[in-house]
Amino acid sequence: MGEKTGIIVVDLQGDFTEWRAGSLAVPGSGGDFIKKVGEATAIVHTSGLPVLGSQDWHPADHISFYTSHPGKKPFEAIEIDGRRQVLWPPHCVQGTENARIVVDNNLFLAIVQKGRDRRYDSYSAFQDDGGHKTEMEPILRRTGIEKVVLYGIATDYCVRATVVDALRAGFQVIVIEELCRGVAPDTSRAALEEMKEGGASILQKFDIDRIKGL
Ligand code: VGL
Ligand code: ZN
Repeated sequence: MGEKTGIIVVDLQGDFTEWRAGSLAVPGSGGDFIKKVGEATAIVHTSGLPVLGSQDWHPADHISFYTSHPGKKPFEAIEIDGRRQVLWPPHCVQGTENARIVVDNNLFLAIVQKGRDRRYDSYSAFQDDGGHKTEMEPILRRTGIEKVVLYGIATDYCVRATVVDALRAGFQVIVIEELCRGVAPDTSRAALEEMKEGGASILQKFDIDRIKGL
């Protein structure tokens, strides 16, 4: 016990879920998973822990969409400004049904949007690839949060990048593995390993007593 704990629910949006037949649905993201994440989030909220959400929120012509690059196919990778960019199916387009967060929005103290600038992708909830910061860190600081419990989608992209930046910013980080889903098994395994090596704790199961006692 001691430092204040907060929760970040990463990109729990229709387009990333099988439950909503999303355009970028990750494996294992059916109704059972959404229910499990929703219940866990309700429990942490009821326990009085501040819950923040991140929301991928792209313009329709976003640079990460394969449709913005004539001749390219979904999941192809290209170089943009010397960075490797995976080209995704259009997803989480601002104001579309499947850009909505699929757990009860009232549970969130704040929802931080990212990827709004068409020129830059933004896997991290803290900043985009152009180095532009979101409100995430100021909100965490203002709320007095020093330990962050994270879960959501996708383990190998936005969860990974958000964990890396949270560690870099000096937060203690705990990832709840059973409440995460990734794009692919091998990159998800590697991401969990990298997060652990970077100093994050990986908890297999959601356990509110454990989280409250952190
Ligand atoms: C994500 C791919 C593209 C994620 C967002 O939330 O992990 N992945 N945009
Ligand atoms: Zn995206």
